[in-house]
Amino acid sequence: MFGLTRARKTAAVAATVAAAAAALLSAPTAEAADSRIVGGSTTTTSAYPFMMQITDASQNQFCGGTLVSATKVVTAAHCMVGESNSSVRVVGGRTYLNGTNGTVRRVSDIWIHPDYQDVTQGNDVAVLTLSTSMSYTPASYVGSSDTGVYAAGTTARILGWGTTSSGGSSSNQLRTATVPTVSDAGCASSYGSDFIASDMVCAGYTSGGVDTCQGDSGGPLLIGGVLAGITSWGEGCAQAGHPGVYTRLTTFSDEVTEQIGS
Ligand code: 4AZ
Repeated sequence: MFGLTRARKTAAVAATVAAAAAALLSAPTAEAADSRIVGGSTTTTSAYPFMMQITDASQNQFCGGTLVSATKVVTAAHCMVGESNSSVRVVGGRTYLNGTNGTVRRVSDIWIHPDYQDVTQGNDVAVLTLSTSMSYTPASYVGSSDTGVYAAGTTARILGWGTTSSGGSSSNQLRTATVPTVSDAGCASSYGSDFIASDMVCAGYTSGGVDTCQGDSGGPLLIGGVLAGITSWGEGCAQAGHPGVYTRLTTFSDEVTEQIGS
């Protein structure tokens, strides 16, 4: 859904590519990307039971989400813009987009961060309340003081059914990959003032090749198995010098906890 955003950003970001490349020189390089999220490999919701499909009423997936309690799912605010309780379903335990198995739940509330305006202005977090509980093991998520988890170069795991190349097709099977977190300075070099360090964290290889892409939005960035980010935006997918941008969940942890208690 951010094709336009990316397209509009191309010119503005082009001037910073050289700086980005320089700033990211010390970051790790991708292993040979064998398969695809972009790069990565197939996996299952049995391996990641908290991994939810966010779908329309016809169960067509359009975003990812993370089950954090029996009735609460964390996703991206930008996934929920224009949606309503009746337009959304959450599907657990369904590894394949064309599957009919698993558990489908309606939602009784959609909380979008009250300050959310646009992905490049931060606050890209939403919490869905399920009408009925979902019996999959939820993920734990970072606390507000866990800010050390994002130290540059830390291995983070991404998950989703998104496209396996920019502008490509979605993956019928859930995919996963690991990417190193990028320093705030490196990410600012890539994205200039669109990168808001308080609200965002970047992850990806200097050389690109492994990334989230269209349709992965709302899904988890896991660090040490704990939900630490939400797939949010980026310039294209898997491009050298343009890491993926994730919601920095430590910033929103207390607000998420408040929603989970409500
Ligand atoms: C999207 O449109 C999207 N490469 C998700 C992640 C990234 C770009 C776009 C990051 O859902």
